[in-house]
Amino acid sequence: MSDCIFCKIAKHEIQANIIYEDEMLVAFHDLFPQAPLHILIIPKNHYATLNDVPTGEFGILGQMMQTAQQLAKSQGFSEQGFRLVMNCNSDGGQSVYHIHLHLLAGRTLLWPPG
Ligand code: DGP
Repeated sequence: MSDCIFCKIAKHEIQANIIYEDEMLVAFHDLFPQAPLHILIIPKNHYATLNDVPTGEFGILGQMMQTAQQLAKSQGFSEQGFRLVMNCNSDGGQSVYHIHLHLLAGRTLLWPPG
């Protein structure tokens, strides 16, 4: 989508600290990190929210999870632990309407969330 900031990051039209990229997805450091490691993993295709992912395209979500697993390992957080979050719509706390998986690690994360 032309006015979507994460589409622009995926197309390298605006700068981001990209840590991983393949033909389907991009992973980059969050601009406002909430933990020592805070990476966002996004599909290159635009889906505004999780509600907008068609049943036949759920494979991308598995690829996002696999990338999160690999990045947690390569960044040294597999054993300590990490958290994956995908916010959906306003009550879920979503602020950027292009689906993204947050990978958070490097401190003890509280539960339940606020
Ligand atoms: P959410 O609230 O789940 O929609 O998370 C959106 C996240 O995106 C939030 O943690 C801040 C991050 N973010 C917003 N704009 C940018 C940007 O331009 N660059 C980067 N790297 N992160 C951004």
